[in-house]
Amino acid sequence: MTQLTCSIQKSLMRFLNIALILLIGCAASFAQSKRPNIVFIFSDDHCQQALSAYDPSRMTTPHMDRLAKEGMRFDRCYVTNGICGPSRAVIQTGKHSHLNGFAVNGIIFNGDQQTFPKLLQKAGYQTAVVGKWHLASTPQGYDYFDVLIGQGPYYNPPMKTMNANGEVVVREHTGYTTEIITEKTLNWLKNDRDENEPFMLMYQHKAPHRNWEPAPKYLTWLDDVTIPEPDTLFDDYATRASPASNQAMEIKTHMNDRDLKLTQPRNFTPEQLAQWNAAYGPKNEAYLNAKDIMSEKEIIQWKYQRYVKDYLRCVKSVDDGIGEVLDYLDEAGLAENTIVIYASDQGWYLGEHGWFDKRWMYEESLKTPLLARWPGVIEAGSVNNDIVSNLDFAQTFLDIAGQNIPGDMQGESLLPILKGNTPRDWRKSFYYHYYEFPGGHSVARHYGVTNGKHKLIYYYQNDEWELFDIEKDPSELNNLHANPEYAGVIKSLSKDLNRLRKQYQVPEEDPDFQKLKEESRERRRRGEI
Ligand code: SGN
Ligand code: CA
Repeated sequence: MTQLTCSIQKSLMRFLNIALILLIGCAASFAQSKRPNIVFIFSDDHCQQALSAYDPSRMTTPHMDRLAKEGMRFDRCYVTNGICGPSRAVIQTGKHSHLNGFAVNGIIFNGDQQTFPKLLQKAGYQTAVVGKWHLASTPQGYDYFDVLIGQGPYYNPPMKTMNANGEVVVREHTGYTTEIITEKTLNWLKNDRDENEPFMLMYQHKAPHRNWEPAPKYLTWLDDVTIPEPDTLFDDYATRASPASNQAMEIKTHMNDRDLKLTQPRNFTPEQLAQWNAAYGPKNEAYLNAKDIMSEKEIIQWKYQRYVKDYLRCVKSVDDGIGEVLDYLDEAGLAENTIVIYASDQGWYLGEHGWFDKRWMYEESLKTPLLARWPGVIEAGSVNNDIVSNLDFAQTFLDIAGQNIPGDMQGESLLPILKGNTPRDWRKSFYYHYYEFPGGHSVARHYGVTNGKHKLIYYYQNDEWELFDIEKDPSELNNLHANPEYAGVIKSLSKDLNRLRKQYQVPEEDPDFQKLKEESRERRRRGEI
């Protein structure tokens, strides 16, 4: 070989090497840029009864419905522990309350433990959370956070974020919280994120949590309509175990004047207050003038209308915000490669059983809305009836991002279901456990199991049981636990219950919550939180 051919060969090799490196680089960066984004839209206390894709009888939610129309509606998404902080801790960790340590509100989430945003961040995802957080400790695993403090108010919220020097600061805001959370979310999407990296964004509303304060523009919306009453508004709790009649969440008895808008809100600007009084003043006067001649039943009916309308008004603003975010994803060309999920921390009683609030393993609060849109992956307009759960979200997010799922997470990835292929061995029964007693609304501690057809509930501090045939009795009015015809059903559900408690490593004894709450209060006093 001459020197010339040798040097040509060398140059050619060098050229091929460079071309190869460039090709690999391009392919890698293409794969990177194709990693899907995740927008997780979350609200607080929003039930299926107030989302028209599930139930159009009270209001329309066109933007949430758009997610159902263009994606999948899950009809059986159950939460493991139907209350705010605990539900969020389950989502962060993919573990039941007894393992993530946050079983009741009022304690401090241990943010040092493994959470899905930390794992996504490590995998190169940008992570952000905006809005209600309610886990007390400063969010970890997020490149950006801007969160309400505790429950946060409906108007003029202080919010906790990180300044340019990396210090945690609290900033004051004027305006309607739902709208502020949407603005901040859009601002992060438009201006703050790195467009070259995939992202996971948690867009989390306070609404429609108690005490249901609507936005200025919706203060009189629905004034001229009557919202249908649920069949069980006047439930007498006959046949149920004693906790059902010993709670403190009845529209009749436990709603206060603040809930009913019979007193003025406290933290409003003079302009906000003027709008408020112009809307509620005349409505309240009409009620107060008529109240003395109204029957007890009529007063309950009035309270129901007042409460439900305010709740629906709050949902309306959440829906508007979702519309803005979906429009932005379209405009920015992000919609195709972004999975958008909508869920709430649990369901809610819109007057069913005469109640407001949540906590019970009964259907209305056990179920949460769950909608998911992902063009090209999820079939538009599909409806799924498998038993899925907020326990599955962490694993689903990791799976969507192509990450390994840690073995100690306790849910299942929903990715196959989103693709329309439910695994054959998918869960057939579900474990629920509520702990917060004594606590707000006095709901007894209970655990139980359901397979979607029947439900077995054990109030373990009271040693009382309930069994419902959900298919025959969807309102769960008829406790069949003592009915001999159901002995076989009880036997089989008890077997499931024991198996699930073992599988999830549920301890026999509950932690000492009073002690944990006292320790949390002490840490707050010391200024750690
Ligand atoms: C507050 C509410 C309760 C509600 C809890 C828990 N009272 O204490 O009605 O059950 O939050 O809600 S209020 O008068 O302050 O609104 S959760 O969604 O955060 O779990
Ligand atoms: Ca809640």
